[in-house]
Amino acid sequence: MWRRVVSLSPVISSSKSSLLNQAAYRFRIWESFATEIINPGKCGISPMEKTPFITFVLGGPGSGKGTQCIKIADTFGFMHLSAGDLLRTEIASNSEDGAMILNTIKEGKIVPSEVTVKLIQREIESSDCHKFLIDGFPRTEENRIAFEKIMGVEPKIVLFFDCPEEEMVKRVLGRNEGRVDDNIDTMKKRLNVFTALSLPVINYYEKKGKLYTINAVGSVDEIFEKVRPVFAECEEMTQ
Ligand code: UP5
Ligand code: MG
Repeated sequence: MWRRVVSLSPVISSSKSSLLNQAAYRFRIWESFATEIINPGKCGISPMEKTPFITFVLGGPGSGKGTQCIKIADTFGFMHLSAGDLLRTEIASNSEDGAMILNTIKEGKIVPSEVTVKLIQREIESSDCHKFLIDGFPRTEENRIAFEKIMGVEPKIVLFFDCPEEEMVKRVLGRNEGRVDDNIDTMKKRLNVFTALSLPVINYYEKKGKLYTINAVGSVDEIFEKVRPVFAECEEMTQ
């Protein structure tokens, strides 16, 4: 299990390091104490031996993120964490945030960062795996900054499924899985939010040289053949 141990924070000097650096430093300190007492995870090595390998999977609503993540997870041994699914599970479990999350999703708006990051953090820290696909997050610059601050890690790579709007609308309206946001009114709002708030995140990672853009038009298998080389290329990094 990978755990960032906040209680070790007194070892941090009062330097001008950013919060991100502090968290990463705390993590390295914790690693040096913890590798001997944690059993190796099922991904083959002890996840305590390295920082989690985080991949963000971005793209508009219906661009095929979830479908491709299932294939990537199966083929390359990643744990798939869909931010939308984690939020829907919160709604279904009648948690205290459930009603707020449901209303936000119905409106196609973005759930407050601290709620979503907390759910992702819980999954990562309780997992035996050290390779994660975070599907549909971060959706805003604020999400991105909150994740980096709270988790103390950045993604190694970012996938962007680039899909025309008319194709996304066709896929979402044809899904028929009873999602409260799969209707034309909410879909229009989701697309607007994607353009206004999520594209800047994608541009940010492009500038950092971490972005892999995949043309998301074609069959599921054709698209996966475009995704495969990205992970084949970085397989060594993830071992
Ligand atoms: N399909 C997939 N690939 C296809 C292909 N190549 N050809 C033809 N059909 C294809 O695919 C959508 C549909 O298309 C499916 O029926 C599939 O079979 C078919 P899917 O893989 O589900 O696409 P995906 O990109 O995952 O679409 P999804 O609707 O899940 O994307 P969203 O990003 O909109 O949804 P998500 O669940 O991530 O978020 C929902 C809401 O939660 C958000 O709008 C927001 O309100 C909230 N949210 C937050 O506030 N914060 C977060 O961090 C995350 C979510
Ligand atoms: Mg999805």
